[in-house]
Formats: sequence, structure tokens, C-alpha cells
Amino acid sequence: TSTDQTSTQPPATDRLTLHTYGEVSQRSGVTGPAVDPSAVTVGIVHLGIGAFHRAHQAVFTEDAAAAAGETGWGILGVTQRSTAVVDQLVPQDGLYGVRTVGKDSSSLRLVGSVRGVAFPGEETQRVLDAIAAPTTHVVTLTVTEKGYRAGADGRLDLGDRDVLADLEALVGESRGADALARQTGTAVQGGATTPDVVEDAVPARSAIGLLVRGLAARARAGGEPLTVLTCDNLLDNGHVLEGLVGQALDAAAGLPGADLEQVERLRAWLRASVTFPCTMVDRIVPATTEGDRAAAEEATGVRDEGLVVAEPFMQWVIEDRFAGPRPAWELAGATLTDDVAPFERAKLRMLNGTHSLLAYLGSIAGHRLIADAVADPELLAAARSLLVDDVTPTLVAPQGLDLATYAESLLERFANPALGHTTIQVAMDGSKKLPIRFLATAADRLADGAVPDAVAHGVAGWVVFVAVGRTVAGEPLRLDDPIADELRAAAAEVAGPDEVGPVHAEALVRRMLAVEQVFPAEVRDHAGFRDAVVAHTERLLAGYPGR
Ligand code: CS2
Repeated sequence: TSTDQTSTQPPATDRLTLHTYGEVSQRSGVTGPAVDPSAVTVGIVHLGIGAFHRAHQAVFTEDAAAAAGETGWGILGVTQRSTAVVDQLVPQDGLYGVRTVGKDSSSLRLVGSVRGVAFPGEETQRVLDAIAAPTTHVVTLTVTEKGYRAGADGRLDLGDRDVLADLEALVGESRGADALARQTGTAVQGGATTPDVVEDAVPARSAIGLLVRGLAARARAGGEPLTVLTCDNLLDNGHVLEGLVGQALDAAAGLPGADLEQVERLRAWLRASVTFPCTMVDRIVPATTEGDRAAAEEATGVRDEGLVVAEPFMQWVIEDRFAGPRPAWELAGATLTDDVAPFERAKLRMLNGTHSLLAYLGSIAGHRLIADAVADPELLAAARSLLVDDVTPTLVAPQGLDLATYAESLLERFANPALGHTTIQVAMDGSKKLPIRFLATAADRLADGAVPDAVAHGVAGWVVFVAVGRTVAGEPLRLDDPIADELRAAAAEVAGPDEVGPVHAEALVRRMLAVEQVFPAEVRDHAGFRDAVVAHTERLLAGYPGR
């Protein structure tokens, strides 16, 4: 019976909470939190509170607040995709640990800066109110490449139903606010009252839609300045996001019932009071495993469902263009600068590009971990060639960074086996990552009259990963991509979905390069580049038995 089952289970371990963390933080090998969580109030709304944010910006923010003695930089974390993070963190009062895993040592640090977690499904109003609150000064985002909902042309995808639903909600919210203002005689832009008109906001369906609705709510609530800080691996991420927000407003203005004057006021406010600085973020954060949770439980005596794992290295370069107050992130080791672009380009093309190359070539060769892939001499040579031969000539070294040293330091970071970072995790969302990580490099090299052979090798790895979907030993490889169906269908046109034998490398490469969401014309149509991809694809396919 169920009673018997319960009685045979070991007593549940306490969770990490405001009640238990004090004792935990006294344990040897455990540090933090650097702030008293009970004393911290929310000053930042973060969209996309996955593992990366918890191991990166939340840590920088907590250390900055501690160093400056400020208590107003707590974080309200918003999860877009699932309620899992809510289940992990809400029962723990927002507390969690970061397990830092070096090559031969690990440590655990508690973080207390996350002061709330919301799932916009049911809590959209709470999030809109938080973005509108004058005590909030920064909205940060880590929603991954696909979370920006840009189409093949890089502009906001207006065919996206989630985005459209959010823009319709935006129009409704603006009208609701307008109606209330007329009833009560307050001007919408008066700033005297926070319009509490929409008791239960329509659930937000996209991060970008939620952000735009939040910005509109803030404009209506008095329009205090705000900084919107994207922390995703996009090129020129701040400008991209600013552009998408503008395109969202253009689209909203065209919807039935839109109040054009209000949209114009919102635009004027954005120009005057909101900035979108660019950032470069860096820390390798693999998915947390049950083994990590068990190890942390061993060290702390409590259960931490919100635990994240990370490498020791962390870096944050931020364009110093804030609309209002910000945490003193430089006190926590962040670099505030006028120009993020050289750092961003170097990181995306070198670190992320090589990561993706190792992910595709590694996974098809049967390497489970990035560390295994980079330990394979053939793949190490390919990674070095990408770094040195193809990417380095396209870069202007950021100030104080020697690119050759940087390249070697990346290979060393990838080689950390204790981290457990899997090739399949990095292989995810290739259609969104390739253009930024490989194809920008390719375009630059081709424009210079050189064929980037290591990029072609990486692209061939992706083609085979998508088309064959198995390791050379026959193990299935999961294709996790926003356009997975389209990619599979494209590959299947030239080969049965499961057939390696009859695949013709050239036909396959031509078909895959024709996927416009991924390949820009100047790369797709370059015969020399295509030949190089075909040659590598042929060789990779030959590695499968029966060929
Ligand atoms: C990785 C990145 O999953 C991936 O695509 O390349 O998440 C990488 O680990 C980080 O950008 C490192 O800063």
C-alpha cells in the first residue's frame, strides 16, 4: 500500500532554505552567500533564469552588491520555458549553490541574490509590475539565441504566433490603461499612479513580447529610466535587441485597435530613457546532473534542487551605457568599456565557434564530452586550425588580449573532464548558432579570398550530425533545434532519413547549404567553400561502417 511505501523511504533531507542556509554556510568547503538574502530587495528583473544566469550574472551581481555594501540589487528571475526552475527555487526561498569544478578540485558557493522566481504563464502581471517598478533599474536577459524570435533576415519574426499574441496583449493593455485614465481623470503619462488596470494580464508567450509589454507598462507608470542588458551569445546583442523591440512596436502599431499616439509616446520614451548596452558573457555551465546534486548534498547536508555547476573561469564585458543606476559590477571583476565588439567577436568566433566544431565532430565520433572531443588528436588539430588559421585573421585583438594565448586557454578550458559538459548540449540549436559562430568567420575569409577549411570541416560535422543522426558506432544523436523538422526534411530529400549508405555527399551538402535560415548567400554560393564542405562531408560519411 502507499502507506508501506512511505514508511520504507528514507526521511526526506531538508532543502536549502532561508532557515537552513545559515548552518550550511558554516560548513568547511562552503562559502557565501556574500549578502544577507533577507536584507536584499529586487532591483533587477532577469528574463530566462536558467543555469547560466545563476552561475554568471547572479554571482557577479551578488559580489558587486557585497563589495559596494548595497542591498537594492536582488533579482526577480523569470523563467520562460517551464515551471521547473520555479519548483527548484521557490521552495528554497530563491537560494541555490554554484558548484565550481576545476580540473582537480571543486568548491561550493551559495548565492542569495535571487529574491523571487516567476513563470509568466500565470504571473505575467507580477513580471510587468516588476519591470514597471521605479525600484527596478535593469532588465537582463539570457533567453538563448532562439529566444529572440528573429527570422532568417534577422528581423522579428512576425509569423511567430507567440510574438503576435504578446503584441495583441500589448495593444489591449495600452487601451485598458487609457480607459482607466479617462475614468479617473489621470493622464496616462502622468506618472502619478501605477495603472493597475489589468488585474490578470494575458499570459506572456515570448520573452521578447514580455519585454515589450514590460517596457510599455513602465512608460505608463511614470517612465523612470531603464537599462535593458542582453547577455546572450548574439553578435552586437544590444543593438539586435533594440532593433527587435523597435520592430515589435512597428508591428503593434499596425494591429487593429492600436493607439498610434501611444505607440509614438512609447517610442519617444525608449529613445530618451532606455538603453540597450552590448555585453560579452563567458562561463562554461553544463547541465546539472543528479551526481552533482548528490555531491553537493554530501557537502552541505541539505538538498539543493537549484544547484548549478560551472568552470572556475568567468568573464563579463559590458558596454558602459546605462540609463540609470547599476550594480558596481566592476568591483566583482566585470569589465566596463566603451566598445564590447572586439571582445564579443573574439569570444563568439573563437570560444563558441570551436565549441560547436568539437560538438558536431565530437558527437558523431562518439565522444560524449567536450573534454573527450578535445582530447582526440584529430579533433584537437581541427579546433586549433579553426582558431589559428580561420578565425584569428578575421579579428582585431581586444585591448590586453593576445589571441594566440587566448586560443590555447580555450583549449585548456574545454579539456576539463570534471565539468562533464556534453557534446550534445553544445550541439543544440545549430541553425541559430552556425551563422554567428562559423559563417561570419567564413564570410570574412571568403571576402579576403581565402577558403576557411576548418570552418568547412565544422559545417560538414553539422551536416552529418543533422543528416545521419547517429554516431559512427550507431548510437542515436538527438537533433534539438527550432527548425529540426525542416532540417530533417531537407536531409531526407537526398537520403532516406536513416540511410547512411546511399547518401551522396555533394547532393547532401548542396541541399543543406540551401537552408536560407542558416546560410547567407555569400557563403552558400561560394563554390570553393562548398567543395571544401563536400570533401569533409565525404570523409566523415566514410567513417560510418558499411560505406
Ligand atoms: C556553448 C556555450 O552551449 C553552447 O553553445 O558554446 O553555452 C558556452 O559554453 C558559453 O558561451 C561559454 O561562455
